[in-house]
Amino acid sequence: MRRFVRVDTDRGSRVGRWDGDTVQILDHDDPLAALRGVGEVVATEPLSSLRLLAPIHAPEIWCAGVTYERSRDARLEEAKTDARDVYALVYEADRPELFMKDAHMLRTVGPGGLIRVRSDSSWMVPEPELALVLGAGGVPVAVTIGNDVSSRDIEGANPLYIPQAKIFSGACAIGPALAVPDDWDAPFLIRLRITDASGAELFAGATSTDRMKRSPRELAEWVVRDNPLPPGSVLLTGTGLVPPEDYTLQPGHTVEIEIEGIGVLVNTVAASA
Ligand code: DO4
Ligand code: MG
Repeated sequence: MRRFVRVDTDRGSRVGRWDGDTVQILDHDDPLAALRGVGEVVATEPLSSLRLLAPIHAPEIWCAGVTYERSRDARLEEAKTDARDVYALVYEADRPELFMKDAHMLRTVGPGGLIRVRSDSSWMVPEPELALVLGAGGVPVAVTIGNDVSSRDIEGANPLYIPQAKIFSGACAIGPALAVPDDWDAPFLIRLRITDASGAELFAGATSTDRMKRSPRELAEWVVRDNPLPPGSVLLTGTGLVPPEDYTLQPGHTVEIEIEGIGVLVNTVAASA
């Protein structure tokens, strides 16, 4: 897979081609152009010496929900109202659940950035998701890792509260790289690991995108239906990993999401902004 990162340099942010332990830094900061092969290499640096930025400044970030059986079951468990049927229905329906998570990167951080809990929630989780980067017309041009940080108690109180459960400062992380799959139909293995401030493991789990009810391409087609998405927007494709019910994210916890071929996205949790 070809992989691209965005890095901080003394001339500002730049796109780089990530290959093994090194990054070839290009002469511009336009990830969509880099994906098309545009750019001259101006320097080669060890990856470990660079500060990685979010791999794209996404104009919009959208999410699909209830795309895995595990997510459907988790929604049914947390739901406190008679409206819990909506989750079982949307899992089976043609039309997927889609919601806007962020615009202009106001609530989204990159690798190493702080994700946050809400001040009015007592039950929060990371959601590790394969994310698609969409080009003109909603065509997927790359993949990355997304973390759809969510409040389970606010979502469970009433499905109409989902925007509040999902959209807040520090609610999303993307990165570390944009990767161009050699085979767009091949599944991705997704691993989640959460540790506390002392490094003790609180949860670890794994799933694969071949457990998704819908294909990533199908989700991309739905999100641009009658909806003009700016190129470079990102679509998270839903979570198939849910920590146990007694777990909640707390300041000081660290969330590591690995997707083979893309990298590891690591973010520490902070209190609400
Ligand atoms: O219906 C709530 C959203 C679920 C979600 O974000 C997911 O399945 O990933
Ligand atoms: Mg999600």
